[in-house]
Amino acid sequence: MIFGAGSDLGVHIDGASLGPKQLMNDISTFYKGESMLFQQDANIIKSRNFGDRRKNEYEVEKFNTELYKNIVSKIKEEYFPILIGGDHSVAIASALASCKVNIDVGIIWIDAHTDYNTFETTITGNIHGLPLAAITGYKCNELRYYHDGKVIQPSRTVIVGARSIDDAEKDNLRYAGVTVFSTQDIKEKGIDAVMDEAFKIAGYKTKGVHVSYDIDVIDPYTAPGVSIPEYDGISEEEAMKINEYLVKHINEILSFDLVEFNPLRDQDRRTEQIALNILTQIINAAEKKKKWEQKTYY
Ligand SMILES: [Mn+2]
Repeated sequence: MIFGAGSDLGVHIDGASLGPKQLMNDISTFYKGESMLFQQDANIIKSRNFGDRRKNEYEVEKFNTELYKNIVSKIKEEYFPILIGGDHSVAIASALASCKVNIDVGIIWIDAHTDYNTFETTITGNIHGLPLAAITGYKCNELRYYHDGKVIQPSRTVIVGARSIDDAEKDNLRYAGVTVFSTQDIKEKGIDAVMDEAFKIAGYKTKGVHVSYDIDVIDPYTAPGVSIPEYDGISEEEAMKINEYLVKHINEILSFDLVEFNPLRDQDRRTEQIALNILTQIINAAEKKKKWEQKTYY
């Protein structure tokens, strides 16, 4: 089941809110399964004030509460949820929904950033820099008040592809005990070795993992259509190798996000095409999972 989360409330740059609709339109050529699109209220006057440490906090929480409730009820009906963002703040809803129903869940966060700030440490006040801290119970209580279950343990949390980490964020990660594999680690060890380790750590004594894939992990030279690009990222080939790995391990994956595609920043639809390739493969793999809805593909 596809959930579109058209929100850019967690970032100070417009455009990520338009990603889901566009990608859902693209996949509609082959995907005939169920989907739900959540679109942020067009009348919201977004905070763009640099000094605002809690940009659009109320709106993000409202958006995520609705999203969370819907994903929880669909997972209970045994659907496999694929969330298309939106800025990365929407993953708080999907990851905690997965945790609410599946209880023992690990998480693999594929991202140029580690998204492990708190309201105390954030420099930008953009909530898309806090989701992983919120999901793993590291402060940020306000961002998960609608969730009354377990959180994901930091010891079962692995970040893959990071290369932009704030100093205070580094302290947060170390204090919490999150595992980080940088882009450099991928170049040195190879993507398969990193993913093997990631699944081993995140999947330890769990029912499976939630995978949250931020398209900005890819080098912006190749995939420019993101809100906060970071150079020296992984290549398209490495990104597709990650995907191959995910497809191979689809039975260990409980839920999946693809986030941060920003059509307003894209060039010649290059990022859109990569996002579409990733989604197509994951959807096709999910179709073969036992719990995926059966009637819907051809
Ligand atoms: Mn992110």
